[in-house]
This record gives sequence, structure tokens and C-alpha cells, in this order.
Amino acid sequence: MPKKLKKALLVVEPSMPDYEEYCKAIKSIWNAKWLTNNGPIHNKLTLELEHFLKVPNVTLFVNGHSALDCAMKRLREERGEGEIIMTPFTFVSTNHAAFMNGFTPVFCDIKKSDYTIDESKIEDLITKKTVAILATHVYGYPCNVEEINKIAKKHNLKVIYDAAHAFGVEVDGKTIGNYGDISMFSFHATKVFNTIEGGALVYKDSNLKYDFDRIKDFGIAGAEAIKSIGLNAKMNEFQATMGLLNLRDVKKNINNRKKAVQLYYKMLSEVSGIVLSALKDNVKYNYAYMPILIDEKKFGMDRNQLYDKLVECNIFARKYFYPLISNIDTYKSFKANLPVANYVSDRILCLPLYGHITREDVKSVCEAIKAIRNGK
Ligand code: T4K
Repeated sequence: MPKKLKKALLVVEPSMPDYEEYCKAIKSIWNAKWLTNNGPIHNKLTLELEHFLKVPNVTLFVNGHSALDCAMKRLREERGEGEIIMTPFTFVSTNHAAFMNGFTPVFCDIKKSDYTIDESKIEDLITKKTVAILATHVYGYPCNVEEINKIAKKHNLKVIYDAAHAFGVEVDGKTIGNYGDISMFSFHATKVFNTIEGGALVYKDSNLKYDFDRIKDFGIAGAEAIKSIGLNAKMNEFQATMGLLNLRDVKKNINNRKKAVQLYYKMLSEVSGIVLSALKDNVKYNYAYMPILIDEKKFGMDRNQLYDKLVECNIFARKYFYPLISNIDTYKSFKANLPVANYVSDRILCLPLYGHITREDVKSVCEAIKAIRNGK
């Protein structure tokens, strides 16, 4: 067995600014006595994100799930009830957001190449009741946005992307938030860019701003007008301050991640039984996650055994995303043909990766994996 590391290595550690700097930055909140509900720091972050993400509209939320929930509520207002074609290979938030708003999930299989929804299987699932496609840029790997756009146009469907993992990603030189009708970014502590908890919707149609502001504020549309149901999903000034400071450092963070991923690829590409995702030339990645797929026949043990052995070494990889969402009690009655998604979910493992991970830490993980495989 490889040595147990002195310090535990978690799958992710949050990126944080300098403590004193954060304290200094929040002083203005005491002076302004404005803590939440579209405060000045919230508004500044909104503008800076529109600039950084190169998108026309950003609406901020207290977390990514509420943002997606709000997008679904807006879809429900526009299209009524219906079916949504969605990926089962995602964090459960994606599916819950649609299901909790009364939509029927129709699960579509994924591709073995990048684990995103298999666009070639979408059209077979479209019925008269289909209202939208809900796809996740899982691990920050972009879906086939062009093809999905064509299908959606042909069948008059909305496209909503769960871009929780995809902050800073570009496809063919265009930022990821410019594809589809609405994209949701998560700014959770574990993400490439964080506001402690937080999230955003980005969208082309500026008219949606009024609706999102209403839905995220209890349905309130003016001092004496409550127009609909809604949530309390507003981002507060402490979160926004964290966001402004982290945004300044996010490019450096992504660059460090890139170097760590390159080292992982160098050290693991020759290990039989480990499948690394093929990265595409037309994509600017954000290196949000470091997934490896374990082929148990070639590796000599399965993903679960490797996971347990890594824990013994003090390395806490994660089975993102297992169980497959279509297999959990809430969703298993929705019949679906998902051979690839089941295959991937049973074999995938995400290794530690974050903006400040050291080369030594990456080497320790790779050496542990090699030693475990070789039974040393
Ligand atoms: N859609 C997708 C595709 C998503 O992945 C997510 C969230 C959402 C939607 C919803 O967005 P949010 O509403 O969350 O903004 C974590 C995150 O909590 C969750 O945000 C994320 N996806 C998911 C993939 O990962 P868990 O259950 O794995 O979290 P937990 O507590 O086990 O933490 C993960 C690791 O991070 C652990 O090793 C501990 C470490 N950690 C965590 C926190 C919170 C830290 O070192 N420091 C911290 O502050 O869900």
C-alpha cells in the first residue's frame, strides 16, 4: 500500500482572497448599512460579470440552484407544463429544479467522449409535450451547443444550460453563456469562481431581467404589486464582496488549474485502465474538475475499490456523478434507455483539483494511484 499522506487531500478547496483584504472590503457594508436586496456591491458585481463573461445580461442569485429554479418558474409561466429532455449525468440540482416545477423529466443518454448529453439521441425523445432541453456542461465540458441549437429551433424548444461548472469556458472563441436561451452558473464555494454560495442566470433576452428580479424576490413587481409566486433568492453584499475579490484572481486560478491538469495527464496517460477525457482544440477550458474513468478489466480493480484505497491514503476523490439521477427513487419510474450514462456513472472518479493545488499534491495523487494499481 502507498503511504498515507500527512495532510488530507480533498477533491476541492475553495479559492479565497486574503483575509485582511476581505475584512477591509466589507467595511463599506457597515458604512452603507445596506446588506442585501440589490445593494451597491451586488450591482457592481453584476456589471463586472457581464463584462467578464461577455454576455448582455446577468442576474445574481443566492445560490445556483435557486437560479435554475427561477429559470424553470419563468419557463413554466411561458410554456405551461410539459416534458423536458435532460441529462441524467449531472448534480441532482439540475433535475430537481425542473421536476419541482412540475415538468416531466425525459432522460437522454450521454456521450462517452465528454459525458455531455448525446445530441444525436435528443430528436427521438421529442413529443408534442416537449417544452425544453436542459443540458449540463458537465465538468465544464461544453455540450454540442451548435447541434442542440439546431434541434431546438426546428422543434421550437427552449434551451437551458446548467453551466454550473463552466465559468470562463469558451467555444469557438465565444463565451459559453452566449449559447442557448438561458445559462445558469453556480458560484458555490467548490466552484472555479465562488461568492461563498451564489449563482447567476445569463441570457440574451433583456426582457427576462424584470421577470427574474420578480421571481427571485417573492414575485414582487413593485411597492404594491405582487404579480406571481416567487422565492427569496437574492445575493447579499457579503457574497458579492467575495465575488469581486475572487473575480480579480480567477484567470490566475484557471491557469493554475490548467497546469495541474496537464501534470495529471502527463502522469496518468500511460496508466492502463485509466481513461482521460480528450480535450478539444476549439474549446477554452476552465479545468473545473479532473475526472478519470476506470476500466476495471485493464486497471485490475473497479472504481469503488480504487476510491476506498485512496481514502486509506488520505486522498478524498469523489464519485461525481454517482448514483445516476435516473436511478434514484425520485426518478426511477421515468423509464429511459441510458447505457452510456450508467456505464460512466459506475466508473467515474474526480481527483483533487483546485486553483491553489501544488505540483507535489498532484504527484502524490498520481503516485498513489499507480502504486495501488501495481499492488505496492
Ligand atoms: N448544477 C450542477 C451541475 C452542480 O454541480 C451544482 C452544484 C448545482 C447545479 C447547484 O449549484 P449550487 O446551488 O450549489 O450553487 C458540492 C457542492 O455543494 C455543489 O455546489 C456542487 N454542485 C457539487 C458538485 O459539489 P457536495 O455534496 O459534493 O459538497 P461537499 O460538502 O461534500 O463538498 C465537496 C468537497 O469540497 C469536500 O471535499 C469538502 C470540500 N469543501 C466544501 C466546502 C463547502 C471545502 O473544502 N470547503 C467548503 O467550504 O456538493
